[in-house]
Amino acid sequence: MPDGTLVDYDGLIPNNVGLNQDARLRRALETWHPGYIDWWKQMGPDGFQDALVYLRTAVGVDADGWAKFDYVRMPDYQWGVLLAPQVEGRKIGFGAHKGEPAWQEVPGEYRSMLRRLLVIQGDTEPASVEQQRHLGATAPSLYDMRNLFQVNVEEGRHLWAMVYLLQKYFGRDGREEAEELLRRRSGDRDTPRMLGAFNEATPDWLSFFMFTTFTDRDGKMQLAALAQSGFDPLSRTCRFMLTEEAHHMFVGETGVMRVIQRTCQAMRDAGIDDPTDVARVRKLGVIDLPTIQKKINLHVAVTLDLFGNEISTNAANAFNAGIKGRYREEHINDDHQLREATYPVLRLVDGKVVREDVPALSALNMRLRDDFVADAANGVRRWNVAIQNAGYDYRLTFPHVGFNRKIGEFSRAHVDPDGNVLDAAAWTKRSGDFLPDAADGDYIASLMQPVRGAGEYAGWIAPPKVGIDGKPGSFEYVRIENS
Ligand code: BYC
Repeated sequence: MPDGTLVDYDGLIPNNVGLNQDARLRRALETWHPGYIDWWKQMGPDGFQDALVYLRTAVGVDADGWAKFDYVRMPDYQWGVLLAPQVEGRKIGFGAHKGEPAWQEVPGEYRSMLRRLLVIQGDTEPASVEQQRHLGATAPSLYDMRNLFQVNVEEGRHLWAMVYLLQKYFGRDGREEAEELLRRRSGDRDTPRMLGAFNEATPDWLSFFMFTTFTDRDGKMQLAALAQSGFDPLSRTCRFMLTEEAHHMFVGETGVMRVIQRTCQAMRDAGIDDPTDVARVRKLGVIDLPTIQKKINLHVAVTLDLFGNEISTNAANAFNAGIKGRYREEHINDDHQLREATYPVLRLVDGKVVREDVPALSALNMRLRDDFVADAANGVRRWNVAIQNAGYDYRLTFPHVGFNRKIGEFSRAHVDPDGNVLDAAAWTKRSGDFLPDAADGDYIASLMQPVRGAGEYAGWIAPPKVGIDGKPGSFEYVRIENS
């Protein structure tokens, strides 16, 4: 049933793209499948492959298609190929081909550009599963463990989404790229993942919550830009992926929120008025707010690097080609070609941060990054409301975009979280104030003790307000007796 909203679950690979009618593609995907399962068993959640996990599986791509929850062993999860329904008569919305019918096949002149974007996107998905594979062992509750595994299987599905596009539209090259996606490894010296953030460690659950708040939000922005694509199969793929991404950010943002709530409650109960009295707060076995700030700083900076260089011809070319648009392109009121437009970009000139107008076409990475910052800063605001409601005059802040950057304009300087440019000596002296140091890491690690009783939570995190799929507090989200 091609292009429908119902998913065909009859074959090995659930899909709504009519795989049964495309023998060549089905064979290619079925050939890739065992390697994927091997990868999942080797690099997926460590120690929980036999556990029964209460997971949701998409049974349709419309708004109601989410509703199927059940216990599943993760290697048996039905990873499928799901595209949002085709929009009749869809036109390319931007760039040199604006107004032309969206492409159903890869335009020859943009083949390598498209392939590169698909491979970069595809590479991030298994990378995040690899980064998070040890976290099950220290989950603060079965609820959190289940959310981790839900995020992981969906990242696995996102890999399938990109592999589908590579295998269907890029022939032998696509098959080779699909194999490579299973071969690279996060953090490996010889075969690392492609983008910086996906080679970093995710050592503890606060890092996981920060990663899903910020780095998954880069995923949202990039997918939203790719969802605009004139290459219609990519657009439809990304539109469906975005519905999954929303849950990942929910896990992150509410996770950090619950850490903050627990810390504030513990400080209140102990009569602590000064949240910056780190030693006293840590005696309570909760994560102090200054350390949470340092984790925000770390994860925001690593995530901002994922937007590439502020000034980028790659980005300009992709926009001009109609391959990658802007965030909410259809809501922007301009010519959608950026012939004359300029855009303000923060740059480093003579050691100072200055704002300069540059051709908007070359500043598309910067624009997407600005959209990300606006979106992500809302989450930080919500965390601050919780702190204020608990009666504390402490504010978490979103660090300056120049802080601790490895890519782009600010990688040449040391910028503190307030945007001041520091010399190397001052940076060395103060970076421990801005970023988690070894002692912070050791303290957080000491809290990472597993809690596996149904309805029980580690002492450093508050329980969630509501359960998954309306389940009660005592629900056993993961049955681990088998693993
Ligand atoms: N690390 O012209 P520039 C997600 C390279 S997250 C290493 O500025 P461009 C997810 C760049 O590749 C979203 N290298 O680049 C989240 C280029 O190299 P080449 C993932 C980097 O293309 C959580 C050179 O520097 N999706 O989905 O304008 C869990 C020149 O740079 C980095 C995408 O990113 C870096 N950080 O922008 C799971 C969308 N940054 O090719 C999943 C697809 C830049 O000249 N990718 N470089 O050798 C893109 O749109 C763009 O490639 C980028 C870079 C935004 C990444």
